[in-house]
Amino acid sequence: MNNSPISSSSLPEDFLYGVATAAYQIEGAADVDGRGPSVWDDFSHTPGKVVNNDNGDVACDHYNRWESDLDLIKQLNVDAYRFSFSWSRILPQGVGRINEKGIEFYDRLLDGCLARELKPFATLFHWDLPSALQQHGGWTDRNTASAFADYAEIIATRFGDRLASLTTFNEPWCSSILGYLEGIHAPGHKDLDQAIKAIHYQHLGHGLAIERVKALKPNLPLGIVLNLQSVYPGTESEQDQQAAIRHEEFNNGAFLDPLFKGEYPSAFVKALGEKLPTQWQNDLKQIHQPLDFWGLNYYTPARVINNTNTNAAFPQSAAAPKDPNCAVTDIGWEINASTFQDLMIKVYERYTLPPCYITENGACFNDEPINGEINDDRRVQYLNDHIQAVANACNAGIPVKGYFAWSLMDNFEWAEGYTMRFGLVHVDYQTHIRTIKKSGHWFAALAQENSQS
Ligand code: IFM
Repeated sequence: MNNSPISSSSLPEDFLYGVATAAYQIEGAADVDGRGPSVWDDFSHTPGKVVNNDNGDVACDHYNRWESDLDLIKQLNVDAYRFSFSWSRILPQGVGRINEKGIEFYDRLLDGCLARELKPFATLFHWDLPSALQQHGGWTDRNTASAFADYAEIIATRFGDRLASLTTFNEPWCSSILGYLEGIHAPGHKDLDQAIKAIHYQHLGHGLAIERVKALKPNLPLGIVLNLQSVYPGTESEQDQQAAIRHEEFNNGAFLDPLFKGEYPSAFVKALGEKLPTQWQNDLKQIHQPLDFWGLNYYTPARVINNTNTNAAFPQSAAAPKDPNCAVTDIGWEINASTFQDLMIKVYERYTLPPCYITENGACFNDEPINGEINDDRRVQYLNDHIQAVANACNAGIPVKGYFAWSLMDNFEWAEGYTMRFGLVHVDYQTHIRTIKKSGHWFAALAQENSQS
């Protein structure tokens, strides 16, 4: 990659800059004002599931500090704020009675965004499924898909006129694969049959919700956010190359194909089709909805080899051994911005897609304050190189409309608890004092340059 400093002039004129968060990761106030529990409350309160047994009970205390947090976002000179609604704050049981106190919180937040001329980019589901729905099987139950559409309708009715955009799911790969197959995210199950059903019913929930919201708010831009993998074979061997193709069909294709082509990849169907709900074919039309945009979240490439264990399920791939010389972030993820550029170009070659926002990109570096300053130069370099990759993709004709840094501030990093920091703003978890890091000042300067051009 070209490591020279990126300038806003390398990006399209109307390019949008933003910062992103998610409800469970920052809000706290888990038991306040009538919020119902979610699967992440249950999971994080189960000993041994999260590093240090951390949980989101208090998180960044954003529920109480939302106003100064919006001021902070404004200080970063960005155009937009991406956040998620907490389903169980709005509907404590997932369905039925609306919690007006929860509605009031998001009323305040949205009015606060608009008063500061920040465009609200909202997400309906960033993994915190109401526990009451998990008791009926969560995403393995078809009824959860219709409950999701009902919830979407409430959000559209109450908030739709104030939103700049609405996405259905954030990274449905994580809430199905990490949650129901690998067991490292809530609800913590390890069951391939459940994971395949969860993939399908999330897609169905998406399709039902898009149709419902479109009918109510035809001018509200609608989309979905995917964490696609940029996949490379670990070696040149034929077996590893085939494994990379299968890995991609499972991890990207099983999401992109139904959403954007109205079908599942044929190899996926051949290997795992019997695990899809009966008559899954009848849902494909509903799932395949026209979208105004989609969001791409990207952090690191996937390097895979053939899994020689003959009992391994499709896609029979495994992580390639790590190259000890390769640069990684503090969470151990390879840093390689050109793989981001490759992915943006490849996905538009393969699919007919609407315009894209980079809805998350960023890096975990656990720098702490020294004399009150956080000099996270490694994050500055990472962001610089990845935004340069976006500029290169735009120059190659890829319609990327904006870039959201993950994250506004350090927060509850799921199974890693509070040990992994992705923020542009440092959070002291004892005092909740926020301090803008060097990367935050750097990003603010880039965004400012854009608004002046
Ligand atoms: O913190 C997460 C976020 O919730 C979803 N995308 C990846 C981030 C970093 O792991």
